[in-house]
Amino acid sequence: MKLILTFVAALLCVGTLKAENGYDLWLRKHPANAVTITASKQSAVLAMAKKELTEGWLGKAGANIKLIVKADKDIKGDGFKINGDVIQANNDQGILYGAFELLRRVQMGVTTNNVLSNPSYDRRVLNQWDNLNGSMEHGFGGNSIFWHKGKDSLTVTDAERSRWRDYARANASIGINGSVIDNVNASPMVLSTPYLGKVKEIAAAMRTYGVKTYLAVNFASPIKVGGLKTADPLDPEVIKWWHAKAKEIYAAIPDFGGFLVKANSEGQPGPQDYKRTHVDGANLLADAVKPYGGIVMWRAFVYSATDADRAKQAVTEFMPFDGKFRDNVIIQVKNGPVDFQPREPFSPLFGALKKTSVMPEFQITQEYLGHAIHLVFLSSLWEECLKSDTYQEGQGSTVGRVTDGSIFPQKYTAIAGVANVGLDSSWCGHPFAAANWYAFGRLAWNNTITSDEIATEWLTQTFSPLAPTDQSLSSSTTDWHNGFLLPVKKIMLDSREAAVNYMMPLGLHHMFAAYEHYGPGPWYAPKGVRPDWTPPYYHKAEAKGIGFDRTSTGSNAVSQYKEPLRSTFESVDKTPEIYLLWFHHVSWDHKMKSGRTLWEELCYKYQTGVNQVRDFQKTWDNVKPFVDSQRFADVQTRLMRQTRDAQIWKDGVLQYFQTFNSLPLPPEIERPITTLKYIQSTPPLNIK
Ligand code: GCW
Repeated sequence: MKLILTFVAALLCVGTLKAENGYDLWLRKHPANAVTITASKQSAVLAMAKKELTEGWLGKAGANIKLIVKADKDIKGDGFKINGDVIQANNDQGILYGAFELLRRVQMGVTTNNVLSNPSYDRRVLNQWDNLNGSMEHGFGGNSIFWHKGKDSLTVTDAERSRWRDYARANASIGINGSVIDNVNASPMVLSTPYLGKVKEIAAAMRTYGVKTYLAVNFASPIKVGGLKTADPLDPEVIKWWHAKAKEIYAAIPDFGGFLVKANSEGQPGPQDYKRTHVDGANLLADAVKPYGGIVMWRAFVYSATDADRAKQAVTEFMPFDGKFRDNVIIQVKNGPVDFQPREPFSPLFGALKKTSVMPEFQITQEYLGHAIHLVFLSSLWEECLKSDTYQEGQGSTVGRVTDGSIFPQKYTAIAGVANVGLDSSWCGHPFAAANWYAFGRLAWNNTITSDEIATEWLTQTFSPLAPTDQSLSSSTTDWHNGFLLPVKKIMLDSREAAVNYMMPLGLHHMFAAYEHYGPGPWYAPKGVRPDWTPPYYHKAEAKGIGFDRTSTGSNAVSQYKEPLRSTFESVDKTPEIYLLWFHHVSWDHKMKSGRTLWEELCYKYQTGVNQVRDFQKTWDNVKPFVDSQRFADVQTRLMRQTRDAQIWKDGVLQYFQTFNSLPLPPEIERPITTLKYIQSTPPLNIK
């Protein structure tokens, strides 16, 4: 009987499931109920809040919602209160965020009474790695929405303006209030007067939803754009040039957010080219934007081809400068000490810089997590980082709390996410990649909410039946919950660990094929390439064992962590096994907690990863009745590729390690279906 009912309910659903291309993201249009909105004042941003409520209201028909801008001691920054049909905030922006929250709560069926919501970070910023020629660095959702090549590269069309507004709206709906609209590998040209004209247009469109514009700038701009002989940060002409440039920018864009800088890293110019320091460079720019309230986000992603362990270099370079940066400089630190890997321990800079503002940088675009092919919900990765205890100011000094102002007073707090947004009709390529954009915004607003909550919200808004007021659908709500929401949420919540399992379990890292960073390439080490750009530098596999010794007998990177972490990571027995090969070089027959040897455990992890993705396929096939055909088929096809490529990871890495240890695969592990030779000889793009 239950089966039949489910089937009938499913049919009812199917009747309403029109094809969706994903453009509307988690803001899908649905028939709204009548509502009246009154506001305590008028403004452009408040007009947007009214529009959203009018067009999206699913609450009681005829409700009267009041928007009140009035200071309240409990409300901080862009925060808000919701009480029944009243939204109150300190500023217009807070009302807009409150409006989106009210709509979300009504759609989710959760209380709208006594809600107080304050953002964890003041600046919640996307970093677009968009090049001025329209290409994207590691973007998998199409070309740039901001830039393109050609004679008309600086003319702006209405279609573009409208896309920028839609982008800003999506951001505002999850609390994101800033966007750096060009790549950190920055072209100096963005600061030329013609390009600034276009930046002004983009800023105008994004301002509609309170999203501030920021620019990534090239440190050599005074030479390349200004025609000066030097970019030495202490040179008076250079100082004058940056101050004049800031003045020019703020004259055009009075609410301009500030600069993001990648300096002396991976070939980018910087103050060290002139024997100056990060402090000299950052403070120069900070002084230039200070009169206008601008900030400088200065990246700590630095490492050079020295003998020093790459994982240690950011701490070595930045700790001597603690307390020397201006108060409008924020050091932007990637979650892990190496580079956005599927799993890394947190960067030891968090909490260590005590007199300097620090902001976390996460990567939303899946450079190292399967591009737009693999379904990987990154919220779990970021949640793991934000909740990691640094112990820097005693127990409970989590990465979240040492960066959000709870522990260290920071004039500005901020968080950045490297965006996955492009010109694709679905914005991000994979339909589930939008969940990562969503999750970043939600965690930037509240760095303690769980991935489970975020997944529930995103799935409900992205996939639930579009006409909840339609009586014929109400009988199917339970079926939707049990038949779709729960199983698909499980896929999302398991997906990051699955990716770790089939790519780099037990603390392995950076074993990717070069450049693409998609398929396996643990063997890649051509002569003449910098060792720290080759995977063997990181895994150190040899006949006896595998792993990077970062204890006191090795690089001593453990010394950069505060006790009790230092001794935990120093000890092979105490180190959590998820980080084992990050911190230790151990023998293939090292005994694991499971009783298996390390080699067996590795095999088992890779197999588990492949099995997990196979299960994702089955689960997805089962939810077919609940998803429109377009998105269903899209996800189904991508899962097929993900499974094949998970298998290639397992076959490639395990057979490669066997060339060192000559050990057999344990009996229960599936045999390879692809030879190592084939995987090694096929360029990663073909494997894709
Ligand atoms: O992960 C690496 C990427 C580079 C990127 C760099 C960075 C923008 O492979 O493409 O450059 O990080 O974060 O600066």
